[in-house]
Amino acid sequence: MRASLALFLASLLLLLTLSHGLLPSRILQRMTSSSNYLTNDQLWFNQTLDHFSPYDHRQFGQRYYEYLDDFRLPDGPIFLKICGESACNGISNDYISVLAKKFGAAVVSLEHRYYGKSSPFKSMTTENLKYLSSKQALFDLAVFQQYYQESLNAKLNRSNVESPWFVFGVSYPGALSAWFRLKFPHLTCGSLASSAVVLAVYNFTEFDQQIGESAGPECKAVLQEVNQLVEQRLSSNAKELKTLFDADELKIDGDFLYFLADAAAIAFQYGNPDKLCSPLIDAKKAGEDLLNAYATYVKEYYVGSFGASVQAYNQQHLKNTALTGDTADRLWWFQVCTEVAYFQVAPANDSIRSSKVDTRYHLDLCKNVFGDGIYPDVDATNIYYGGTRIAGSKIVFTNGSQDPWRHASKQFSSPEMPSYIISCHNCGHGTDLRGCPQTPLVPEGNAQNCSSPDAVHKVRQQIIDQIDLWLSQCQPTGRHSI
Ligand SMILES: *[C@@H]1O[C@H](CO)[C@@H](O)[C@H](O)[C@H]1NC(C)=O
Ligand SMILES: *[C@@H]1O[C@H](CO)[C@@H](O)[C@H](O)[C@H]1NC(C)=O
Ligand SMILES: *[C@@H]1O[C@H](CO)[C@@H](O)[C@H](O)[C@H]1NC(C)=O
Ligand SMILES: *[C@@H]1O[C@H](CO)[C@@H](O)[C@H](O)[C@H]1NC(C)=O
Ligand SMILES: *[C@@H]1O[C@H](CO)[C@@H](O)[C@H](O)[C@H]1NC(C)=O
Ligand SMILES: CC(=O)N[C@H]1CO[C@H](CO)[C@@H](O)[C@@H]1O
Repeated sequence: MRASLALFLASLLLLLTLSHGLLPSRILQRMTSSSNYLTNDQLWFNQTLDHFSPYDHRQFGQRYYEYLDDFRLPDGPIFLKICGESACNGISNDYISVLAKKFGAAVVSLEHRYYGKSSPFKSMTTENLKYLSSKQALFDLAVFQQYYQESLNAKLNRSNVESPWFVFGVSYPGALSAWFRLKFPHLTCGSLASSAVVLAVYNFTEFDQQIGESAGPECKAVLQEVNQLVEQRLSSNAKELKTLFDADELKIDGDFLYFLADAAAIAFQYGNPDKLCSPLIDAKKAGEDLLNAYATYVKEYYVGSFGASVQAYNQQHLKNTALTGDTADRLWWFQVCTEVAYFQVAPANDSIRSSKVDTRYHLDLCKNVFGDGIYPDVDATNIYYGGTRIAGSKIVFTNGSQDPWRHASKQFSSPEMPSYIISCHNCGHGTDLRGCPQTPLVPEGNAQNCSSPDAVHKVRQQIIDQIDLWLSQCQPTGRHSI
């Protein structure tokens, strides 16, 4: 990551990039200029460390951002854009900036506890991670909401005024957005839950199956052939194979196979399918070495342009408890290993990834990295939130047709919770807010380069209509009368 980070900073092209797709849902915003943010001026407030203890009153500094340029004084709405499993370096300039203008909204964003600069501890030991959970994070958002409303009121020289709030999030923050409306309905008029992974899944086989579907038969077949070659070479000459991928440091074969699997997944997740499929299909047609072709894609695209790091897949690295620039890898694995799993295991047959990326691999990782007794209680998570049977209201769910994560989202509508799918060749994770491709970031989430901009526009219009309706139902009396 260090080398590729330097590369990045030099190339002014990549505005927003996913970090090593351990969980290809993580987005790191490594910025080269501030123009891709609505703001990156950081503000701070004191947050409660443990919301569920009656006698622990410790606090930690939590970072947040506010953007008031479009705010319609004095009664405009406040959009809370939820940050997730990576450093939150500002409010990125995606489609939310268009929505803010349209609705005269203030936009505020709170960094997720433990990530970035919002860390309560200097050392990320398993013991110290015990306050890292979605439940604590939701409570953080609620406390922040109250704090921000009061400070805004003070700034505007008024008291007891409640602005209409609306929450937004993509991916894990999308789930938080839905869950926030579920758990704190009196604090927000509604929620946009974009590519929201609200269902904790233990054996997430649909992830790999979706990659096959998104790839289409021709590309899928080549990807499966690549995997066969990888498995053969791994048993005959592992060292040479890992060197070919510049991944010698991955001593555990499972880590290596997971790295290669993720490299393919992100092409579909983030709206760049042709970067992967075109060269592989060409190599196949030309009778060229498929391993070389895949290695080129992984090194030049996944690591080179995309910014993934091999180290992020190295369990030895994940065990490091020091607070560094890439602690997020360890932190997200902790959330995976305790709450949500989403183990991206190979399906029993017809898989694209190696069958060695299985349940055992994930459980061994959790134990090796965090210690005995650390494994995800997926059932408890789904009991707490309801999974896809979430009993919420005024939540819009959106999904991209090619996104492997969509099977952990709510893909059907129910009363007061419309669900929309955006279908197109490069529609992936968070297309409604990010446009195409989903990474690198296109300013204002421009949809022009989606293979069907119309599909995106239609869903955006639905989102606007829902926000409009739900905000109007929140006003003018404010939430106290509801
Ligand atoms: C947070 O707490 C610290 C220590 O008590 C205090 O110095 C600081 O002013 C507080 N910050 C805010 C924004 O309230
Ligand atoms: C705030 O409002 C009060 C009451 O209207 C007024 O007396 C005071 O001067 C105002 N303060 C500021 C800073 O505007
Ligand atoms: C997950 O898959 C493993 C291995 O196939 C199996 O033993 C286990 O029962 C599965 N667990 C669940 C909850 O589906
Ligand atoms: C995979 O398994 C399913 C049943 O679980 C079966 O219907 C399907 O034909 C199998 N596919 C292959 C390629 O074996
Ligand atoms: C769309 O893609 C074309 C060709 O790659 C590029 O020149 C253009 O800048 C892109 N437009 C947007 C809005 O991203
Ligand atoms: C409401 C809606 O559009 N639901 C769609 C979500 O995506 C699935 C496919 O995964 C469709 O079958 C649903 O119709």
